[in-house]
Amino acid sequence: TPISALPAVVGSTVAGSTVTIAGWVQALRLQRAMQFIIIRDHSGTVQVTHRRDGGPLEAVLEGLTAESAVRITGQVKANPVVSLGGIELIPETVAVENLAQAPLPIDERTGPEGRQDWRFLDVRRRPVARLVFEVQTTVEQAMREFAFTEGCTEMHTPKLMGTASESGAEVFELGYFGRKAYLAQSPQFYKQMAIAAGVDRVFEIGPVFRAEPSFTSRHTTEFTGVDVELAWIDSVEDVMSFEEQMLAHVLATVAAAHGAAIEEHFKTEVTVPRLPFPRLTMAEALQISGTGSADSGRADLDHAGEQAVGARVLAETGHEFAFVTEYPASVRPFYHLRPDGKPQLTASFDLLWKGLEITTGAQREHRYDVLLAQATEKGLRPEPMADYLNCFRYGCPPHGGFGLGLGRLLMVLLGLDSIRDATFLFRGPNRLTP
Ligand code: AMO
Repeated sequence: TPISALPAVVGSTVAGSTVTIAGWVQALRLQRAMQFIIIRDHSGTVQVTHRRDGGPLEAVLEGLTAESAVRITGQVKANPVVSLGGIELIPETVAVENLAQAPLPIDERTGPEGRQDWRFLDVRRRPVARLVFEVQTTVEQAMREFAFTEGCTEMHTPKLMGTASESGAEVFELGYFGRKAYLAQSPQFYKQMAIAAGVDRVFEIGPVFRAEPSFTSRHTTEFTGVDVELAWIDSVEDVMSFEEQMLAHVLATVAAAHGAAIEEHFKTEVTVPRLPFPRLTMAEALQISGTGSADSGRADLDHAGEQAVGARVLAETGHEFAFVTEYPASVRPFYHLRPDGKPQLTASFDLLWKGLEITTGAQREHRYDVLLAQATEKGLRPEPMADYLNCFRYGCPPHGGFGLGLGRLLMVLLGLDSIRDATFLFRGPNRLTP
């Protein structure tokens, strides 16, 4: 008999036939005449019912503890009294694969830190926590599907770097055979290098490290980044168009695969967004948020500003997504292209979903001299990034791309309060374990 999903196996089995199930002890009710054991696997729960007879099976069941891993062979019986699907299993053999120690280190009253400490038990005991990773799998698969249809090649760029990438701030430093190395805070330089290598459309899903001492519900020090870089674009509009189509495909795929489960467990509906997504300039966004002006030095949107913009766009267009474009050069990295005649702006965007930034993207400056001047203007020395800059000295095509935070996307998609719940093992300034 195959071992698989509990309700599926037991429920589809003709009463009277024998099956083997495998799972964890969710609950034990050891009564005077009867022993009831609820077994859970990822798909649900099933009741195992044993009438005491003084035999060896009774002793085995009596010794069970919550969360023990067991394999039980028995006869399926229809029993309308059983609340779990009107079926039960009458055990014949019980193999205790791993007896759980008692008591368990966590229970229903355990707070968020304790649940992080015992994350494997936390996830195992709450099937809804597992659903997050199933949805994540579908999201990544749909992204790949879309990217491949669009001619992307999946690349894996190094996460160990000899010099700090991008700004140099927020990088983790580590020892490397007597020298210093850094953990990549983005595949930015390498995905552009792949463009210079003639990989016309680059796609990468990989780890991103940020040494940010941020304690918000939206920040982690290690997250999964989805990066895209496209060569031969006409403008940054090509990048935004790629991303909105990708997200529409992702959400359609997620809705089909998990829409009902997401609605049931997370009380939120997955809707496929209309295309194109609304676009507004940073100047317009700042008017809405009231948090600065496009010409002032502090022309960036903080989180409250993003929420205000998201709310306004939703009210005016009914759309949950908003591209904010034309960020001032002062708040953007040196490699963002500055539009002709607008040197104080960049051909860049952030994508907000329900008021949360999930993406940054831009057309890149591909002209060596201009790029060098912009780096110098930002106070960066060219020597440490000579390998990157060399890409622009020997025929680099115009290109642009974006980076999307997978945890942020899942957070919004499932209406989670914290990125911790979208991450299997969270990493923050105060958390390096388990
Ligand atoms: P940026 O730094 O905006 O851009 O990062 C891209 C996206 O990554 C997510 N993100 C984070 N998620 C969780 N915790 C964090 N600490 C965190 N920081 C960022 C966000 C963000 O939008 N190289 C550019 C992208 C590009 O231009 O292609 C970059 O890294 O969702």
